[in-house]
Amino acid sequence: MNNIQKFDYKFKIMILGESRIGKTCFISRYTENKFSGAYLTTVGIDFQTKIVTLNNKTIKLQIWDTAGQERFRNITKNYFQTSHGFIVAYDISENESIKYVKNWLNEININAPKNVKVILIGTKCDLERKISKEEGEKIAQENNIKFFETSAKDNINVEETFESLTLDILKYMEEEEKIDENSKSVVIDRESVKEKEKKEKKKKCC
Ligand SMILES: Nc1nc2c(ncn2[C@@H]2O[C@H](COP(=O)(O)OP(=O)(O)OP(=O)(O)O)[C@@H](O)[C@H]2O)c(=O)[nH]1
Ligand SMILES: [Mg+2]
Repeated sequence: MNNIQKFDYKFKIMILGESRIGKTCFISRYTENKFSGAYLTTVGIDFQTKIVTLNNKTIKLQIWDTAGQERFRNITKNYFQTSHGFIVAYDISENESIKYVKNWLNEININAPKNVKVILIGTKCDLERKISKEEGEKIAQENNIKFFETSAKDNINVEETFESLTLDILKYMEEEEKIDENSKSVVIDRESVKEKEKKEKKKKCC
């Protein structure tokens, strides 16, 4: 049996944020439609995959789950360069993690390629909030990125977050390809003009 699945694109997405804010649960809800109330901290870095079809394109998503714990930060940074998109997360049910969002965005600016797509999420919106929606929206506006409040537990805006980010990456990739195609056709045209000129010259001399 042939198990090889074909896809048009492969995108790498990383999720970043402080420890315990629900990064692993967010990914598990998306890739396996599962939620666990137990907490098992992520050690280092891990990934899961999911194949999606958007705009008639089959896309393999490789979703990298990073450890929020400080001691793993150096390992995580090594993966920034090859990523296409980032989800930066904070927990709306506690006061602290939103304070670090700026640092995470800064890390992306420093370590990731230019033009990567970024989205901000506030997790655990099923719980009583400590952070207003406006606070998240303000950060998103200031940084020109999209924003969703989400819950892995109640499955709120999980699919929407991944779909929005994937579409942004896809749009960018397709535009880049068009630019490549255009520059190729310019080269081809120049070649054919040269050929024409040669033929004209030949005609003239005979
Ligand atoms: N109520 C509620 N609890 C959640 C939600 N998402 C995660 N949790 C709980 O929050 C705790 C931490 O979740 P994780 O997903 O392991 O957190 P993490 O950000 O991956 O943590 P690190 O791996 O240490 O960086 C767990 O006990 C989860 O069950 C949610 O949407 N709602
Ligand atoms: Mg984790």
